[in-house]
Amino acid sequence: MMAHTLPAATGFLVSARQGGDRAPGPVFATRGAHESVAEALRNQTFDAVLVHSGSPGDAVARAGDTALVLAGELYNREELLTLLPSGSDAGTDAQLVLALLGVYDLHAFRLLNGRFAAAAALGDRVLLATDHAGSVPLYTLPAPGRVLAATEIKALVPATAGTPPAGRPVADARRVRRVPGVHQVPAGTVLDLDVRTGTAVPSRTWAPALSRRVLSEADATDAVRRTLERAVKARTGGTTPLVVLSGGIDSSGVAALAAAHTDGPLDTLSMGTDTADEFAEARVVATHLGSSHREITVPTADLLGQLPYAVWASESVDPDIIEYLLPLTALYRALDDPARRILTGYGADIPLAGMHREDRLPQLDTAVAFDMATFDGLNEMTPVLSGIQGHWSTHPYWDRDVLDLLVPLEAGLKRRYGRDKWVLREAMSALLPQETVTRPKLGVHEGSGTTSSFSLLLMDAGVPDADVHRAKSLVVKEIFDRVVVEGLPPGLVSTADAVHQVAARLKETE
Ligand code: IOT
Ligand code: MG
Ligand code: MG
Repeated sequence: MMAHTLPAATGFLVSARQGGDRAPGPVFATRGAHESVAEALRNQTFDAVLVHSGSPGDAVARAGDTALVLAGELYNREELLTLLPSGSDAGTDAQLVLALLGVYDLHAFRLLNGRFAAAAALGDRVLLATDHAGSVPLYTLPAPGRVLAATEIKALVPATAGTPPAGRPVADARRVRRVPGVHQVPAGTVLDLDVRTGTAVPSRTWAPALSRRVLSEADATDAVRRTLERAVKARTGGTTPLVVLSGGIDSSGVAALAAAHTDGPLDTLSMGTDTADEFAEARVVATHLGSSHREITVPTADLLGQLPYAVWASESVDPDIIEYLLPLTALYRALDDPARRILTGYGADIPLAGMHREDRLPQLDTAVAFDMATFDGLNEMTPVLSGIQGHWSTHPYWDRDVLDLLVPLEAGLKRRYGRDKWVLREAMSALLPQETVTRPKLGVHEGSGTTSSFSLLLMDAGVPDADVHRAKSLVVKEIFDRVVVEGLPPGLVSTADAVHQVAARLKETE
C-alpha cells in the first residue's frame, strides 16, 4: 500500500433515514477538513460528514444498493484480500470492507483486524461496527425512520435537543451520561439496525479469551516478538512514525521494532512536567536506537488546566483513565508538527497485568480477567486524543492478533523469575539495553506526577484526603457535562472552577 500518514477519514457523523429532515451539523473535537457525502439508496438516504485528511473519497464505498463509510484503518489487508476474487475493487479499506460485506454480510466484521468505526446502509438496514477493542468509539441515536451515528458523542448532541427523537433502547449498549437516547456501540460488536423501526440487534464480533494457553518459554517469547513486530509494521504505514516514549518496556519495545522497519532514524518524543519526568530513562532508549528524540516539559499548572481537553477528546468519565490520558493530551497538544502517525505502548499493561504489581498468580490472572472484561466504554484508546491536534495514534499492543496471543498466556509467563511482564521483557531483550529490559513499571500518571498533582489541587480546595478519589470522579463528570453535554469549547471551561464547585458540594453534604 502507499504511505499514508493518516487514514482517509478519522471520524464521521452519519444519518440514515427513510425521508424527512437533514442530518445535524457536524461538531467534532477531531481536527480535520469536513466533507459531506450523500448516497440515495433504494429504501433510504444515507448522508455522512467525514473528518478527513485530504482524500475523503477513500473513506466511502458504494456498490449497488450498499454504501459504507469507514473512519480508521485495517491492519490485515493482505489476509483479507485473499478472500476476494482477484481484480476485486478493494484498493481502499472502505472498498475492501464493502466487498467483504457482499460476501459475508455482517460476519465480515469478524474478519477484520483494525482500528476503525464503520457505518453501512443496505436495504432497510444500517450496520454500525466497532473494531474488536472498540478503539474508535462509536455512538448511535436510533429512532423510527432515522438512525444517527457518530464517532463522537458531541456530534449527536444537537439532534437530541428540542423534541428528542424517543431514542430506542439498544440491547447490551451503554447509555451516555445526560444525553438522552444516545448509546455507545460496544467493543467488538456490529449493530444491525432497521431504519424503519430504529430497533437494533447486536452481534459480537470479538471477545477476549477466557482460557489460558501453556507454552514453553521459547515458544511464548518467540511468538510475542513476531506478533508484535507484525503489529508495529502494519501500523507504520510506510512512513517514519513518531513513538511516544517513556523508556518503559512497553513503549521501548514498540520503538525498537518500529526502528527496524523505518528507513532513517525513528522519531521519539517524551513528556514530563516540572514535578516529574522519565527523561533519563527515555534517553537511554533513544540513544540506543539512534532515534531523533525530543522532550516536552509541561508545567503542572498547565497540565491540570488541560483537564477539559482530555475529557472533551476522550468523552470518558472515568477519573483513573483521565489521569492516564491527561499527560498524553498535553503531549499531543504540544506537538506542533504537521499531521503525524504516532505509535504508543498504551494498553500493554492490561493483558499482562502490569498495573497491578501483583506477584501471586491467581490474583494476577483475576486482574487480567477483570480488566479484559471492563475496558469497554472507557475510551482510553480513542484516536481523538491526538486527533484534537490533527495527529493519528495507534496502539500495537491492542492489535487483535497481539491480544489474542497475550491475553491467554498462562499467568506464569506474565510473572516469572520475580519479574512482571516477563514474556514481553524476554521477547525484547535482544533489542534494548539491559537496564530498559529490567526497568520496573511506572505508570504515565505517576511518571508525570499527574495523580499527585490532581490530588493536591483538590486537597488545597479543602477536600479531605479520604474523599479525593470521589472528588476526582465528580470533577471529571462536571467537566464532561460542560464540554460534551453542553458543547462548550474546552478552552472556556476551567479546571479550577470545577474543583471549587465539587469541593463546595462535598462540604455541604458533610
Ligand atoms: P503507561 O503504560 O505508563 O503509558 C502508556 C503509554 O503512554 C506508554 O507505553 C507510552 O507510549 C506513553 N507514555 C507514557 N509515559 C510517557 C511519557 N512520559 N512521555 C511520552 N510517552 C509516554 C496506564 C499506564 O500505566 O500507562 N495505562 C495502562 C492501562 C490502564 C488501565 N486500563 C484498564 N484497566 N482498562 C496501559 O496498559 O497502557
Ligand atoms: Mg505501559
Ligand atoms: Mg509507563
